[in-house]
Amino acid sequence: MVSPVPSSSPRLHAITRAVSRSLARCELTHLERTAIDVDVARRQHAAYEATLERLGCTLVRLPEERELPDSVFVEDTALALDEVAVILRPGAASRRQETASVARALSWFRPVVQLAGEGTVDGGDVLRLGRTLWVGRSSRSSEAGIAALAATIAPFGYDVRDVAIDGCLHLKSAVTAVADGLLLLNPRWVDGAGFPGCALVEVDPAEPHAANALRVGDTLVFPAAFPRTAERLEARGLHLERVDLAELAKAEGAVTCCSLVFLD
Ligand code: CIR
Repeated sequence: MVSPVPSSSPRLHAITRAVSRSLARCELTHLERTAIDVDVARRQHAAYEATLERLGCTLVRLPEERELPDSVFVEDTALALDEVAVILRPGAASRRQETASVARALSWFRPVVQLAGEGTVDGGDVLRLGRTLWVGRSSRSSEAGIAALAATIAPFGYDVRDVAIDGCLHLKSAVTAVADGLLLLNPRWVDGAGFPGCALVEVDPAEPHAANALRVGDTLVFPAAFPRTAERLEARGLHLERVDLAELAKAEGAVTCCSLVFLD
């Protein structure tokens, strides 16, 4: 890892990690295991990284972790808030060793604090809307973890609210913010009424996994696999950059999972 050159004007950064050769041994919760071609996954991941760079992100690429199958999904390990980075305790025990290297990389940019206690939170369960962090009560994020997160970030002026999800892995499988005050969601997996004051766009019913979009500046990085939902977003005037992450989707990953994007 090479530490980035310090800069005085704010820049977009994205932390990513190379796809592990052991990806086929990934955790799976809602999907059947199917054959994963690591070379294809790597090519798709490289194109995703290139898209982030084109959109203005300076990448911090962490090296491959051969024995950590899910380590490409860096989003689950930490939250990069404006004032502080919170290193999380992922819900899957197989993923806990992923955090140390991400903590090191984040420490170049922010003070870093560790989620205290035995509770767990996956970053995929955390949807930030302004100074409120909505956290999905999922098989990965426990009540104790959500309480610990609230206590950790209250001093920085953030509020934490928990939200029920049903039928998907993480909160951000069900809902993401696609513009200020506008959420993209799958109403079967999360109740939009839980987000007062936000307008909603629903995924096309034929594309249940389409609610995960990654906002980078004014652009949405969005899976090429969901053209009908893409049309709904474009009809709202949103600008999309399509990426093909089909091979990582077999590992239950999506576009937000593969990076930690933040301003510095
Ligand atoms: C897991 O089950 O942990 C991985 N196979 C997929 C994680 C996807 N991460 C995300 O949605 N934030």
